[in-house]
Amino acid sequence: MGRLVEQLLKGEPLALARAITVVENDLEGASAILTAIQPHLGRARIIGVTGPPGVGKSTLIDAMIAELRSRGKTVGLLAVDPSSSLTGGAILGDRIRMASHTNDQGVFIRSLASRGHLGGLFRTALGVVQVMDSAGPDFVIIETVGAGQSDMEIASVAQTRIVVCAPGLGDDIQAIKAGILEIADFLVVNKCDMDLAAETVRQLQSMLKLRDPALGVATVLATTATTGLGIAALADALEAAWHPGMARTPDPGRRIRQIFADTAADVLRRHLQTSPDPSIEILCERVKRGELGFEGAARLLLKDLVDNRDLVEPLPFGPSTRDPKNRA
Ligand SMILES: Nc1nc2c(ncn2[C@@H]2O[C@H](COP(=O)(O)OP(=O)(O)OP(=O)(O)O)[C@@H](O)[C@H]2O)c(=O)[nH]1
Ligand SMILES: [Mg+2]
Repeated sequence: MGRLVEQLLKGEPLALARAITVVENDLEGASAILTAIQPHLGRARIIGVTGPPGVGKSTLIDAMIAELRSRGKTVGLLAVDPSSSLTGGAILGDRIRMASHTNDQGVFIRSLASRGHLGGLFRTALGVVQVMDSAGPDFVIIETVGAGQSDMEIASVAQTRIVVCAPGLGDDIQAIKAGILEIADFLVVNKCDMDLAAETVRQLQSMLKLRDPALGVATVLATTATTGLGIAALADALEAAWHPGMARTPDPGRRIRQIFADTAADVLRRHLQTSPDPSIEILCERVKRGELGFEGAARLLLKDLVDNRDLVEPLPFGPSTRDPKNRA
């Protein structure tokens, strides 16, 4: 595993592909990889692109990648489809469209569908993004479809969030109002070769006036992904929005805590489902009889685990004695 991580950190494409497969499928070694790369994260600028189906996200990203490549930047792309249970239409389409980059060593593309992700799509996407980041591209772009909860979560992994929509918002305006507007740093009106584009730009600008100023400034941009119109301006805006302080965001403490929380929940879930421990049966029995709620039972169980402190090694306050540097 050490060698795989070493090659991954050098940005070798085969190692990157392998490491993603291990993390995506939670194969043996997944947590060792994630642990080993933590000190090496924050190399890439992470950009989330979301928006309703069919607005041209993939086409826009394709054009953005071409633009960034022409500026000498390297890019990783993760296409996440929380809605599909199979690697179906949308992502297959992405693969075909993105084919223009297949011979380019400076572009690495993967897709992720929701099927079979035991730890949840968010955790999987976060892990895969980290693996990509550790390989050292200048940008990691995450595409998610729709406007649901999982998109919002996945967007939270990104440092810069782009929400794409098409002219004549129609029903999409509901989705946009329902919170996605809050997360956007850039609102891109794509398909500006179509009617109503200018009106939609104005509509979004006035909606943004209602946005809580604490959320920072969001910019509305207009693009036609199919012809490349507005793409250079978008790339400029992305570069200008960058400041060095973002290099370690989302803040590593929160990130590690999030993975820790998700992993702990997974470990506990597996334990509860398979352990022969009779006290688990007893708690289930008490829930069944109506003496305890699920939450109460969970809290009792946790208290039991925490009180049994032998499970946890004491924390070495001060310099770690496990670090060979600090050993006598
Ligand atoms: N007229 C016009 N069509 C566009 C533009 N950008 C994308 N399209 C077309 O819109 C359709 C959908 O584009 P995609 O890039 O697949 O859209 P998407 O948002 O990634 O779609 P999903 O991933 O399925 O949600 C395709 O037929 C594109 O060719 C544009 O700027 N103008
Ligand atoms: Mg797409």
